[in-house]
Amino acid sequence: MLNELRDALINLDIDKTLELVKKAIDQGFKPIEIINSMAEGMRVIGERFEKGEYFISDLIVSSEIFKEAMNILEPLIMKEKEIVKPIGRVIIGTVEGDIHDIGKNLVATMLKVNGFELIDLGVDVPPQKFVEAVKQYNPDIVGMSALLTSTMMNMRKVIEALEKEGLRDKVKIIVGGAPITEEFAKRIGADAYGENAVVSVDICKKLMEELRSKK
Ligand code: B1M
Repeated sequence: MLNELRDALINLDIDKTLELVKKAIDQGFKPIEIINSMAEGMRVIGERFEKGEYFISDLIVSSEIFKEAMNILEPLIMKEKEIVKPIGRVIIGTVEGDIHDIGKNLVATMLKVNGFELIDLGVDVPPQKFVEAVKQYNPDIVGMSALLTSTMMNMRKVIEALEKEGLRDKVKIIVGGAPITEEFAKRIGADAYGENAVVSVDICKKLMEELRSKK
C-alpha cells in the first residue's frame, strides 16, 4: 500500500496519490508512516531529475502534490496531541538562496505537535532576518534548513551574525536538510544536526534540557 503510494507520487499522479493517502489513513497507517513513504518518493524524484529524466516542472508538480497530501495529513497529526503549555520556542527558516520548504515545514509541524511554539521565517531567509527574529522573539532554539550544497554555508553565516550580535550563546542551534551531516553541523558551530523531522523533535527536547540545566 505505502509502496503504491510512493510510486504514485514518483509518477506525479496527483489523483492516485491523494486517493492512496486517504486509503492509507482509513486502513490505520500512522500519518508519519505515510509521510515517510512520500519523502522516499521525493528522494527518487530528485534522482530522476539528476539523471535528466525529470525536469524542474516535474519537481514543482511533485512538491505541489506533497503539499496537497500534507493538507490532508496535518490536521490529523495536530489532532493527535493537545498542547497545554509550550515546552520551548523555536525559530525556523530555510537559509538565504534556498527556497526548498517541504522538509522545513515537516520539521515545524512535528515540533508544533510535540509541544513547541514555532515561529516560521519562511524560505530564502538572510542572516540579518534570523538575527532580528532572535531579538524580537527571544527563542530557545534556532532551526535552519538547507537543501542545496550551494546554500549550506549560509548556515555558518547566520551563526556568525548571531555571534557578532552577542546572541549566539542565548540559543541552541539545530540544522538539517538533505546535504547536511553531523560532521558539517559540528564544523559550522551548530549544537545539533537533525536527520529527519521525527528525530529532530527528540533532539530539540534534549537541547531544552541542556538550556534548563545551564540556568
Ligand atoms: Co530542488 N534540488 N532545486 N526543488 N529538489 C534538490 C534538493 C536536489 C538534491 C535534486 C537533485 O538534483 N537530486 C538538487 C540539489 C543538488 C545539490 O545542491 N547538490 C536540487 C536542485 C539542483 C534545485 C534547483 C537548483 C534546480 C534548478 O533550478 N535548476 C532549484 C533551486 C531553487 C532554490 O532553492 N534556489 C530547485 C528547485 C526545487 C523546487 C522549487 C522545484 C522544489 C522545491 C519546492 C518546495 O520545497 N516548496 C524542489 C524539490 C521538490 C526537490 C527535491 C526533489 C525534493 C526535496 C523535498 O521536498 N524532499 C530534492 C531532491 C532531494 O532532496 N533528494 C531537490 C522531501 C523532504 C521531506 O525531505 O527536504 O530532505 P527534506 O527534509 C527532511 C530532512 O532533510 C530533514 O527533515 C526533513 C523531513 O524528514 N530536514 C531537517 C530538513 N530540514 C531540516 C531542518 C532541521 C532538521 C531536519 O532542523 C531545523
